[in-house]
Amino acid sequence: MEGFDHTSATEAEISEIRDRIYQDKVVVLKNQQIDAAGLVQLGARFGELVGYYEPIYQHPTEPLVFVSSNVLHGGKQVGVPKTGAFWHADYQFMPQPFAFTVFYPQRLPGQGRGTYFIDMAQAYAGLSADLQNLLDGAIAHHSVRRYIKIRPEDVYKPLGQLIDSVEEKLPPQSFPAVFTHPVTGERQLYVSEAFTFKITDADGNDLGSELLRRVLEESGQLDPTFEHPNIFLNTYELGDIVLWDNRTLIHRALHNPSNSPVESYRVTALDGLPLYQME
Ligand code: 7UC
Ligand code: FE
Repeated sequence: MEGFDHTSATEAEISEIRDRIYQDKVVVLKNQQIDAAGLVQLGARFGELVGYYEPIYQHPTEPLVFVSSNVLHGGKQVGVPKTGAFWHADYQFMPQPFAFTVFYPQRLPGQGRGTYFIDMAQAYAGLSADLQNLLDGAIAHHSVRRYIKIRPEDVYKPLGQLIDSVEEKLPPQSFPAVFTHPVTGERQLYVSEAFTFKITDADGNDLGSELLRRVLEESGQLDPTFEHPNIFLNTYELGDIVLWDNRTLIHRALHNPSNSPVESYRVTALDGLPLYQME
C-alpha cells in the first residue's frame, strides 16, 4: 500500500487497513520513513501496544520497540541478534498473544532477509481427516523455554536452573489446538514448532509426541526446503512496514547465513478481542 502517513491517516483509513490485515493476513505499507518513536505512534493507531517482557530485546529509548539486530551502535549491542528463526506466533507462550505484529526492517543484507509465513486456517483445512478429528477439543500447551535467548547475566548459571527460571517466570500457556478466529470466523490450527511442547485432550491426557509431530509435519513446519504448499515468503525493501495477523499466521525469520549487518524494529498490538471465539 502506497502513500500511507500515520500522522494524517483518518480513523476510517486505519480501520480499513485493520480489516485488510484480517482478510489478507499481511499488509505492506511502502516507503515509510519514520524512527522508533514514529513506529510506536504508528503501531498505537492499530491497537494497544505491548512491549517485549525481556528488557534485552527493547530499544534503548523506545521500550515498546523490539529490536532484532547484529549491528553494534557506538560499540554496543542493541536488541538481540537472529531472533525468530523458528516457526512461531508472537507471544504464543503468554496469556494474551498479540493480534498484530508490525515489522519494520532498518537494515537489510543484500539478500536473504525475509519472513516465511504459514496461514494456519489453510494448514487446518489441509490436515488429514483423522488428525482433524483427533484435534477436535484438544489443547495445545506452549512454552518459550527452547527459544528465549540467555541474557548476559545468565552466564555461568547451570542450564537446568536457567530453564526452570524461565518457566517460573512464564508458566506454560494452554489454548485450544484448533479454534475459530474472532473476526474472520475461520477455523484454524494454533500449534507451532517452537513453542508447542504438548497436545492433550480436554482432560489433560497427553495425546503423544507422534500426534504433535504429525501436526507439525502436515502443516509444513518440518519442511527444511520451505517448499511445502502452505509456506509463503515475504521479502523486504527498505521503507516497508509489514503488518500481519498474528493469530492466523505463524512465521519464521529467514536470516542471512553470512551474518552481514541486519536490523529490524517491531511493535506488537492487541485488538481488544479474545484470542479465539468461544464455541
Ligand atoms: O529471541 C527470540 O527469538 C524471541 C522469541 C523467543 N519470542 C518472540 C515473540 O514475540 O514471541
Ligand atoms: Fe516473531
